[in-house]
Amino acid sequence: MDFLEAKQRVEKLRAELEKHNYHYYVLDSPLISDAQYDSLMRELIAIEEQYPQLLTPDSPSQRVGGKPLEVFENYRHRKPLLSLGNAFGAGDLQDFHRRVTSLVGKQVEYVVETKIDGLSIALIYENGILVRGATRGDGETGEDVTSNLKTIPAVPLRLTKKLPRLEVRGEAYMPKAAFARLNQEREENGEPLFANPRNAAAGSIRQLDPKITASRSLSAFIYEITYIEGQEISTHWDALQYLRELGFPVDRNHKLCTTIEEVIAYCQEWTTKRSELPFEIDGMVVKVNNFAQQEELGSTAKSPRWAIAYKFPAEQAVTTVEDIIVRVGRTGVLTPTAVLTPVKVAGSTVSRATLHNEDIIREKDIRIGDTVVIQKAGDVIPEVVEVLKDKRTGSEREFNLPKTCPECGSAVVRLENEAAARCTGGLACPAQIREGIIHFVSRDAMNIEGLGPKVVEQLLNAGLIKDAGDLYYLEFKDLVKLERMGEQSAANLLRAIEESKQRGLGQLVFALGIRHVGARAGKILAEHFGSLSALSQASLDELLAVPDVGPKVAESIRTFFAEPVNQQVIEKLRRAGVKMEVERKAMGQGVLQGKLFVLTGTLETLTRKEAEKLIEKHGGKTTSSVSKNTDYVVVGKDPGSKYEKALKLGITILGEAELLALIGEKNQG
Ligand code: 0OX
Repeated sequence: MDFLEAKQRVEKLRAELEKHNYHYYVLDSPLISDAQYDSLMRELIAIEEQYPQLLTPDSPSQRVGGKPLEVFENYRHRKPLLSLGNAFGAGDLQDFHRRVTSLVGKQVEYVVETKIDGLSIALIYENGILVRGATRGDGETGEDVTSNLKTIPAVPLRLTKKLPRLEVRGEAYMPKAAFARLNQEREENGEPLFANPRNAAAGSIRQLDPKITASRSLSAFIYEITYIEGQEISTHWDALQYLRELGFPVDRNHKLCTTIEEVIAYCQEWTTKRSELPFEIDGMVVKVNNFAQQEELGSTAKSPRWAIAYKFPAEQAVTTVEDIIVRVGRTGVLTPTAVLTPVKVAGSTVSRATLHNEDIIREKDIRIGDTVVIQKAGDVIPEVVEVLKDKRTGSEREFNLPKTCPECGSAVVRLENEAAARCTGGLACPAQIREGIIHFVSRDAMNIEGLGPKVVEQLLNAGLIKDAGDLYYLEFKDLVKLERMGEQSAANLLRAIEESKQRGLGQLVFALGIRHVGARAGKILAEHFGSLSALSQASLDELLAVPDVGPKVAESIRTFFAEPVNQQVIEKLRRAGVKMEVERKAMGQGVLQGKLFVLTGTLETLTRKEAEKLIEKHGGKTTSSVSKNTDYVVVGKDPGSKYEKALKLGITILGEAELLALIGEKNQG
């Protein structure tokens, strides 16, 4: 075969293979046998080997091409990928409908679709070729997992149309059958089992070696176009049809509804029908169909106002309480936990249920040996609903919370008005230290891959670390001495620790484990103060001036930084070179440099103070009166005389949306 013939044959084979992939994975109706498919693939690979210059990244032979990575790069999404608010029943859907119609009028259509229980992904295509794939991450930044997503046969490497640019969002998932097979294999090999298909999918995609991902039989559905060039679309319904035309897998069970009653009926219909699907769904998603209306409704900081997730009612199962154990958390709270005979509920095998606190154990009269009804809703921790008392044999034992901490022996106290009992050991309690470090390295915090709870425990037991700061001084020779830690894992771990130094101030503030400071507050505080030293020196009043920081949080931040032990840890982190300042975005920093602003009237979503902060953050200044030196007047509802004066002086007038557009920010609420 000469080069020209080879080129033509390769093109033909690729088109054929893509077509069969589409029929097999998307339409679910294969046209040829597996053996015929394999033979076409072998022919393609043989020609590509003979003529390597014909090889392209979108060739079906390249699905499992990539080499193992050392770490995943971060991927910043063009626009934050929002999450969904929840509706737990018909009433919540009615409320949602009332909110929608009060903003856009009565003429609303909805599309109701299945809510796939997998891992949210984003795919980017340039000129019809898949160039990047990322996880959702925290919505703003995910991980670049292109090589892994390419191994999923349902993900098209090449679209049927050469759009200049297309970005879509969907869900990667593991079908129920593949999940059962995988867990069976793992059981036979003595490996830990995945609790549910979602964890299995997430675990498979976060593998550094794409060959492992490829072996996991993952699939995907796409449900949103997040960016498109070269095609106008005006409804979600049309978007889904268009996605399908482009070659994407789109779940066929979506329905157009014109009344909220129809929406409710369709959601309820799937409560039972979902068991017939070959993949897990944890609810239904209701979306306003019309894009113009979606735009009008907009979003809050976290989720769009034009969509909501209908969550299926919790599933229940009967099992027995084999034991009750006590876990000591990061803040010293003792949580009694029931050890259950493993049982399947809502797609997961459940072997633990939280009992919350002593009062609840008494109230429900839960004893060791009891037969109980447990309940699990979606990703909520399983709970004991009730005890089946008529199943009691008399051998059940009552449980009492220990008077001393099971981990450090310090006294356990229960403050007035608090249901929780706490260990008083503070940072002398190994459990609190351990849990604090586990939190420090966790995903939303410093995100140190390869440093799970087991390794943290090993490091503590071996005396290699005493606090989170010590992690940054670990050496290769220490790590390889640990059990089950090979040279490769040790090297990977050191690299992951090194890399985490650049995580940024927001994640660091969260990682420190200041009580009442979650991941979002960490980010807000970082943005506001710009450096850890500024935050640590902030007065109570300065803290209270931050939007979203209340007295409880402010107090807790002060207490944290006043503690010498915490200062020592911070000092270790600083010496190790952990980044403690916010890197101002190059573009964002100065877009308003030197510009003078005046605000008047009530803005739509921002308070006056927030707007001022935002302007200052981007280099602008605000004053209270309009003069010929004023560059912009930002006008809200019911503006005062400043508005008229601005008009008279011919000064540029902005609305809130225009202000936000000018600085390239979406309102973060
Ligand atoms: C799903 C699913 C998730 C669009 C705006 C916020 C959420 N798991 O199947 N998310 C969405 O919608 C996005 N749709 C879905 N079907």
